[in-house]
Amino acid sequence: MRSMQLFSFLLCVLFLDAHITTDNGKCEDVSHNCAVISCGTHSHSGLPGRDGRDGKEGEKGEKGERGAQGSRGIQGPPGKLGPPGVKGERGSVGQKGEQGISATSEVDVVKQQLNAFQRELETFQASLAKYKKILLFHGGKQSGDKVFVTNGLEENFENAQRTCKEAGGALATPKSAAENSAAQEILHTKGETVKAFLGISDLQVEGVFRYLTGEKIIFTNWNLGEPNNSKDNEDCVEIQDNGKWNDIPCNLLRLVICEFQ
Ligand code: GN1
Ligand code: CA
Ligand code: CA
Repeated sequence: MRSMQLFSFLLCVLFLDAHITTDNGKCEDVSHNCAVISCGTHSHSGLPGRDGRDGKEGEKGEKGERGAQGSRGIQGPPGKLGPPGVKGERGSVGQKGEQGISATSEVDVVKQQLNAFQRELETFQASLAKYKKILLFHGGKQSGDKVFVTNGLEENFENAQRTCKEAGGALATPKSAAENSAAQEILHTKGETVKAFLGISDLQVEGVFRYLTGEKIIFTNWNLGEPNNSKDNEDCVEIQDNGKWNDIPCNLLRLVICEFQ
């Protein structure tokens, strides 16, 4: 046996690539492992050989057991609105209400309201009549519901218009012969040749005279040959002591006569 090992060793050293057949018939490659004689018994042999090369990859293993349950996930978005529920049962009958007002009583209530309103109207009319009397006391002249009164001052058209408006009235605007006469009477209380502005102009469209409200005039009392828009600069209207009208420049000063109704 010893001679066999020696032989193997020599073979290994000499050829560096050989196979040795051991006692048990198995063979080992000694080509890369010359320092170790693997074949045969090792009872009297040298150092152990190096590890062999990795073997081929084994076959795929069997499927493992099911893992433990994972932790709870975050809450998902709200779901869609469900279908409407079925109609509920009819409720029980409610308590009896208070007795209503009879048709006759309702008429009585309206009658009472109407009477109260009428009394208020009478009070208002009484106070209006009182103020009209005050205006007449101060030289005012009445025609129908309208009262003309002057502040005794002369102003240009624009200021005269504002003065009357601020007093709660309007620049004198006679719309009938009677009203024109009432305005004329005011002039007479102030002198022989006094003239006053009327609430009429053709400032918007030359030759088309309108009231300050914008409406076209419905009554006129022009002097002969008027309105003539003299010097192409007459857009306002004056009433003269004879009651006749003449168009004049708006920047002239004329008596302020206001009307209240
Ligand atoms: C006056 O002064 P005279 O003749 O230029 C009057 C006109 C009249 C005109 C009638 C400021 O103009 O409005 O149409 O007489 N001018 C003024 O003849 O009163
Ligand atoms: Ca004019
Ligand atoms: Ca004129």
